Amino acid sequence: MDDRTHTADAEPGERVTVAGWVHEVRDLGGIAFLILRDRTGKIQVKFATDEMDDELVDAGTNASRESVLSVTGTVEEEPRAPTGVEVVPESVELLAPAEPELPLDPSGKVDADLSTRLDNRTLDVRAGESKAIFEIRAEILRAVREYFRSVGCTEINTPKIVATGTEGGTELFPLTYFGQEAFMNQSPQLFKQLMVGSGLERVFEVGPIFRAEEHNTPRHLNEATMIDFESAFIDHNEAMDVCEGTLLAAYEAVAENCQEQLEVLGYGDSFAVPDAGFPRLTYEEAIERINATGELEEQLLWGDDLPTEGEKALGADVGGHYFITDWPSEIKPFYIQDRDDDPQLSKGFDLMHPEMELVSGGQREHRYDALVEGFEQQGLDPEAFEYYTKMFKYGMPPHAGWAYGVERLVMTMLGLGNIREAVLFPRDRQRLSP
Ligand code: AMO
Repeated sequence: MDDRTHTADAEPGERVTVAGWVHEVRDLGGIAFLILRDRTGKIQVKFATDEMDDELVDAGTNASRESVLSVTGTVEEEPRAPTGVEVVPESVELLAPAEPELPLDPSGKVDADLSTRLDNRTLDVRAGESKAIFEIRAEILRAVREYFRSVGCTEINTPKIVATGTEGGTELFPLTYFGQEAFMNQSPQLFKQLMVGSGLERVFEVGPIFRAEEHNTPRHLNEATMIDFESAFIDHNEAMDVCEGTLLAAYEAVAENCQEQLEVLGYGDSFAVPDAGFPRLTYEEAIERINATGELEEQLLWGDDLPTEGEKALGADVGGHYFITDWPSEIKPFYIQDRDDDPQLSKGFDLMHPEMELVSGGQREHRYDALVEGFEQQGLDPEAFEYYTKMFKYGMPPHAGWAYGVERLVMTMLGLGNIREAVLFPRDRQRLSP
C-alpha cells in the first residue's frame, strides 16, 4: 500500500524511496541539501550540484517548501547530517506542488495566531507542537481504552440525535428529524445507564457531545468529546477509584510512549505523572477552604455553585488533582442519588485539576419511585423520559459512573492556554468551518 521507507527507518547501505514534504532547501554552492519530512521525522538529501544531472538537481532543490516529493536513492552514513544519514538521490519525483506563499509556517518558526492556525489546520498539524498535541491526544485515547478493557468494560456507541436532553441547565441544539423536533445529544448519560442494566453491566463510550451554551471562554466548546464510564454494582467511591485510575493510565502512557512529542512541547524530562490517592474533599470543606483563601470578593454560601475564581483559588491551595464530594442535591442532576443519611447531600462528585473541572460523576438513583420523584423536583416531565424510566422497573442494579471532557484532559495535561488547541476543528460561537 505504502511501500516507501519512512525517514526514521532509513539505514546506511540501503537503496530506498522516501516521500514527504519539503521542509527546507539549503544551497551552499556546489552542494545543496533538501530536508524531507514525513510523519516519522526528517532526512537529508544531498545534491552535488556540479556533478549531478541538472534535471535531478532542479527537481530536488527548486521545489517550494511544503511540496510533496518522492526521492529514490542510496542511504549513506553522514555524521554531520541531522540524523546521521543522508540520501544520495538517483531520481526525484514531484508528487504535489505547494504554492510558494503559505498561509502559515508549518515548522512553527514564524508564529501564527490561533485563528489562522485553525483556518489552516492541515498545515498547522504538519509538524511541531500541533502535531505533537494530536499524537498525544491519540495516545491518551488508546491508553484509556486499554485501561477500560483491563477493568472489564465493553465499548458502546449511543445516538447523538435524541428526543430529549439530559443535563438540566445546558442548552440543546435543536434540529428537525423527519418533521419532528429533535436535538443533538448533550451527553450519553441516559443511554449508558440503560446499558448497565443490560447484560453488559460495565460500559464506556468515547464520543461527541453538543452544548449550545453561548459562552466564549478558553475552556468551553460547543462540540466536545467525552469519555463516559458507567458500571453496575459499584458506588460513587469505587467510581472515583476508576476515574483516578483512568487519569493515571493516560498520564503513564504519555510519559512512556510520547517522549519525543513531550520534548517538542518543551517538557523534556519534566513531565510528571500525578501521585495516586487524589484527596477527596467534601463540598463543605471546599467552600470553607475557598473562603479562607480570601481570593473571592464575596464569601460563598452553602448551596452556591463554585465560581471559576473559586475553583482556581482552591486548586492553588490543594496543588494537584482532587475530588469534590457530597455536593448539595439541589445543584446536581436528577439522576444523581441523594445520601441515605442526609437527602440534602448527594452522592455526586467532580474531579478537579487545579485549573478547572475535568469530570462529573456519581452514584445514580436506580430506584424507580425515587427517580421519578427526582424528575418532578427538577421540573422535568417524567413522561418525556419514559423510554428511560421504564427500564428501572425491570431490574436496574445499583450503579455509578462519570465523564471526562477529552479536550480538558489534554489541555490540563499539556498546560495549553486554550481548549481549542486540543481539538482539530473546534466548534464555538464563531466557528462552524472548517
Ligand atoms: P458534565 O456536564 O459535568 O457531566 O460534563 C462532564 C465533563 O465534560 C467536559 N465538558 C466540556 N468540555 C468542553 N466544553 C464544554 N462545553 C463541556 N461540557 C462538559 C468537562 C466536564 O467535567 N452526564 C454527566 C457525567 C456523568 O455524571 O457521568 C455530564 O455530562 O470536563
